[in-house]
Amino acid sequence: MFWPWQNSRKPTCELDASLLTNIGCCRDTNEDAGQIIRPADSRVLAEKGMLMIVADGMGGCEGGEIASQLAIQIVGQSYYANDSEASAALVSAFTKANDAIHRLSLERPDLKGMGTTCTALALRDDLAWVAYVGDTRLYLIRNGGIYRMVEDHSAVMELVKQGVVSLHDARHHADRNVILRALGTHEQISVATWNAPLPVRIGDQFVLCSDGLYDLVEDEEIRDTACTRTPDVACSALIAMARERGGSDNITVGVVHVSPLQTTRPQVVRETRAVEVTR
Ligand SMILES: [Mn+2]
Repeated sequence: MFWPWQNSRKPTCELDASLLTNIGCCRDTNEDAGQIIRPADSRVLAEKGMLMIVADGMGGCEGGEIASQLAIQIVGQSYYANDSEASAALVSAFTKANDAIHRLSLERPDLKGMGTTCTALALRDDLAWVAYVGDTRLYLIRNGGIYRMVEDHSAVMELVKQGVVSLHDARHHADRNVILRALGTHEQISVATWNAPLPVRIGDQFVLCSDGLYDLVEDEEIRDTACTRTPDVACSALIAMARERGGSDNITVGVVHVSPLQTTRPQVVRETRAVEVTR
């Protein structure tokens, strides 16, 4: 993929990140999971950057919850334990998560068929990497525009690609939440990534969210909310919007602002709020 804004100046940036997950208004459990990982060790932070992960699990009994929790834990641990470059480290981490979830689903009859979407964003210096499986979305907000940076692995998106359904109609299609790829449902997994890291600019914002948000909140509303608020306030506001509109599914949203460096430190990750922060 070619990014039109490549070759821009190198920013010296500060990352302000927040993530929230909410059960919504209709479900008994929260099968979504998410976390921001900011290594306390400055050397690890400099080498591997920060990681934001969102997973949306599915499966009977506690299967969905277990699958999404396993995904965010294993992806986080494996990414930081791997010395490969970021994209390869993410793919390897997703593969390990797939193996673990799939193995457990075979061992425990009550967890048979469990699986989860997963999208992970790694940010280091002036570059971003992503890996994803399923329909958990990453958006980039830049210069007043909002761009979907991943392709939903969903049945309806296949119909859009074939020209059978328009992108507009896909939004309300009955099968919009039928996903074609998930971590854990099969022995093998194909992990999607970008062909090259994305050069990040000061002023950029990233939004990572489950379908519980984007099914009920339009892309432009996500943009306007993220642009005018700090990440922690934006996360709360977006969850409140989805809940006001019925909150039919679990809702998870993470927001990262790339702002000019305020201090003399080379790169700072400031977490205003996160569901879970490790390392
Ligand atoms: Mn969902």
